[in-house]
Amino acid sequence: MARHLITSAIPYINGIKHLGNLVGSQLPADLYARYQRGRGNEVLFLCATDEHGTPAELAAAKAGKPVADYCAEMHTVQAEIARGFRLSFDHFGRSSSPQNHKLTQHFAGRLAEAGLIREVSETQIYSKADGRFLPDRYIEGTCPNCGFESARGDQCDNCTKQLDPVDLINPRSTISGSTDLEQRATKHLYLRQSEMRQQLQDWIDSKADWPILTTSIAKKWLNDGDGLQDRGITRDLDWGIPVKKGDQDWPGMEGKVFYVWFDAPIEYIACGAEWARAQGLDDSAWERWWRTDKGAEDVTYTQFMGKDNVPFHTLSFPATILGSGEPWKLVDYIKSFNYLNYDGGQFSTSRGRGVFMDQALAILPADYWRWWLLSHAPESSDAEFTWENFQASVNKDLADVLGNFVSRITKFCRSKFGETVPAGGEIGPQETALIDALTTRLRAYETFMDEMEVRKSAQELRAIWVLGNEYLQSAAPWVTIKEDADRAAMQTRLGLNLIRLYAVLSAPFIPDASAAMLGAMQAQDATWPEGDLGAWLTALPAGHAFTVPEVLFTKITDEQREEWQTRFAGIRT
Ligand code: B3M
Ligand code: ZN
Repeated sequence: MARHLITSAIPYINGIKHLGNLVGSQLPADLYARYQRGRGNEVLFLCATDEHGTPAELAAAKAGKPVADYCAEMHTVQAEIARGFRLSFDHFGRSSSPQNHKLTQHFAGRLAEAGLIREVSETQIYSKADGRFLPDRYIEGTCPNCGFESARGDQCDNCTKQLDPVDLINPRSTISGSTDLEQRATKHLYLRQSEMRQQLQDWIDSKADWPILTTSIAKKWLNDGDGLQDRGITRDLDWGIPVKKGDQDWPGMEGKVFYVWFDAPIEYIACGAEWARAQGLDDSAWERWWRTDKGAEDVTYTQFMGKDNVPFHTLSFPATILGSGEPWKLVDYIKSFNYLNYDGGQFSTSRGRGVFMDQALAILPADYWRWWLLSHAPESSDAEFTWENFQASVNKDLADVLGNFVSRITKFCRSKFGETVPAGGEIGPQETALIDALTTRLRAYETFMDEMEVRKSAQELRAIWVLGNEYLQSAAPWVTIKEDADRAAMQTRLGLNLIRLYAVLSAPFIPDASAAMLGAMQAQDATWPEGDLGAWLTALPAGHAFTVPEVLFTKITDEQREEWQTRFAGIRT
């Protein structure tokens, strides 16, 4: 049994995520976790809320709440929505957890001992109008690298370059819009990433199998003259992880906290510790996933994220891990995604544009969204959500192909043979050909899923559903039954077994429909068809009881589509 450690980029706490965020990390990570569990492998799937930094502070201020209360509430909200989308995290943690405080301070201490942290006296941007130091994200200006006019102080969204606010041309405060900014003196810690260039280079060069999107971004910043500059890892904020060296105070760093991008990836590990605690297990339970000296040497670790997060996961976080000199598990594979656009523009959290996760669930069940998003995942390029496309794919793939198959065969059986699997007949050449075709498609599906080729996997799964439909159409048991009742029984029996097959294979994409199909078939055993598919497709024997399921998928009408199109055209306030 293989062991898979899987993490999704951890969503910021300040607000509900949109569908573009979902398809860029949590959802494909869930697909992969469910698939690996389906194949009988051992999985630890972790995600958390990313709770530090100014976005959290300011969102709390806007909500008129103490930041700790705000984060606790928003964590509950995000956890509930994650359950709504059936995201099967083994643990949904919090980057503000005591476990993360301890580990982040531990890593800082190790890095300091290794000589990889230096103290820097520097000037920081202070806004007189706002009466505060402006954290990176609250300064916008023109990107010195590409000229994009709304680059943030920490990163340019246009060219992905990691920035420092002082690099920006024409900087302004995003809180007040004020350009009355001045630089004031303060002291900060810097991680000497540049010392680790060769180590990082060698590590990335060893990952020949990584997606091009991941390695191209990593190499771009690694080889770019200043892509691997030393990074400031402390901030002047109240909310965050206090700067310490392990459990020792750090003279001169009183009142400062670690930068959110320093502690956020460490939460992947801390989340393992939170999980163990929540399960009532001791430290060895999570260490066997995270420490190569304590059992993690046979773990395969895969991360999922949007392309804007790639530099932090290919350079900054590995620098923390490698720099610690301790045997922590490094990521084995980084699956990254392009952006999903919304109806001719961008999804935007700050501008409230697009469909947000809570809104999506309020109009349709999770499976509808999961199927569309995953089958249109922005892998090789950016993708676009349009309501027409969404309607067409739900109606065709889910309702016409899969839903219709299930409803036709179960209803036909009930009317002619009753609600038990019928006896009689032997499979013939047509069935053998179907099983051969299914076997070929199934193995291709497994290969694509193993490779995390999300769209191709969805296409293969759909093709598997289509094969069943085509078989049913041409075998036509409703015609056969007029001359050869045994043959019609055999065709129907195979059809019912195909429902179980579809339930098992589709579970990673559409878990609720999968459970409904398994429930209707009263199938106890949902193990993956590893060996001979023909034999596997006889598991529901003659005499086995089933029920006709409720309609699996309802079609989206033109009126609904138009109504949603209008409702979501504007801006969420
Ligand atoms: N919270 C950014 C994002 O949600 C950030 C990811 C952290 S991953 C350690 O896109
Ligand atoms: Zn730029």
